[in-house]
Amino acid sequence: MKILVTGGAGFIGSNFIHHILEGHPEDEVINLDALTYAGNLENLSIWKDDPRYRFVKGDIADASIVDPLIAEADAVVHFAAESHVDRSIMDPGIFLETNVRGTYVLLEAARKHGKRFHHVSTDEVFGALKPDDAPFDEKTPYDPRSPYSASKASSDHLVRAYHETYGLPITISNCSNNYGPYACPEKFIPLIITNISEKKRIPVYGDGKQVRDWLYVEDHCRAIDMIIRKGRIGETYCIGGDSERTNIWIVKKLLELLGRDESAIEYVKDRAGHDRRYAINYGKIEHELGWRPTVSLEEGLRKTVSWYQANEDWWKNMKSGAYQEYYAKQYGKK
Ligand code: NAD
Ligand code: TDX
Repeated sequence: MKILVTGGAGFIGSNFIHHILEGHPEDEVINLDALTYAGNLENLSIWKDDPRYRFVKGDIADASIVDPLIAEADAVVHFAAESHVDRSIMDPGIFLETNVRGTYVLLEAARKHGKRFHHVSTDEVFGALKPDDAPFDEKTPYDPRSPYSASKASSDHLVRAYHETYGLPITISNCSNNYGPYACPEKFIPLIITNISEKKRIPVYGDGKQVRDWLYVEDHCRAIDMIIRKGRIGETYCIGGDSERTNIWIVKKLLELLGRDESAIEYVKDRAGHDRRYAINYGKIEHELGWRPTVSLEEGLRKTVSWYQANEDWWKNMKSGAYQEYYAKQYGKK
């Protein structure tokens, strides 16, 4: 199978490309990525001379680039997006451009060429849970609350509409918070690990008691791999990590793993409209495809800490340049 992966130079996309090229010797990958601040080709340097891998720099919202690539691929796995909630609060426009219009351009080309389309989405489209609410599942009504989640919800609706209206062979997955190698240090877990290493403060929004469900990225990639090969066309699959924790629990665990005390913790102003809790019931994909998460949170955090310790040049590079401007705007100069 020749797979067009969009956003393959980002966190989950690059893990997915490693997963496919390592696990499926018969597959080929075309990686279409605009290389925004979040994209980094170093993530995939081991494949750069492999005949099964090709990189194309380009914007998913540019039909002249997208059309010929979709024409030659058997399937599209669509990761490319603006993915950070805090950035969407600062500047929503680019989220609409990439996440909504970019997805539309891809869907039009997929429709023209009749190609299989998998859309990678998020649990944030379902809104926020109260402490005793049942976890999200495929029947949970959409209730996005940030510009990011509203843009992802819009793209999910478009993908489903292309299936219902034009019969496009689609699947959608909505997963919880990913963590692991290659995550941009703007996201919570790599921000904490790298800030601890740099002896900087750890900014905890509000009371730190918000709950996220953490999914090790390799488990997520394996789920998408199963969906594109065995998933039922037109269906949505929710993917979770069985690892609900408060944010402050995560901070304290990482401090413990890195052998530091809690003096670096700083409670800062809460995120606007901060969703209190996410959790996922992954019963459907477990029942239909036999998928379940295999990496425990303790093990995944250990692996993630080791990866960031072994790849200091990588994250220092990600934290240079434009990142510093973003960091100062989001957290102040300290
Ligand atoms: P990321 O920000 O690390 O990577 C996004 C990639 O998309 C980057 O390589 C970037 O260069 C590329 N990109 C951005 N705009 C583009 C454009 N217009 N054209 C082409 N490429 C473009 O994101 P991620 O964390 O890897 O997330 C991947 C997908 O998974 C996203 O769709 C996101 O909404 C979804 N998701 C992420 C998480 C998570 O915890 N990170 C959880 C659920 C769902
Ligand atoms: O400095 C911080 N301090 C803090 O307390 C940051 C960056 C985050 N947080 C909190 C906010 C959230 O409750 O930590 C939690 C996790 O934050 P993020 O890493 O920004 O993730 P989240 O907002 O939950 O969204 C993530 O998961 C779903 C991804 O960024 C999305 O792309 C995905 O759809």
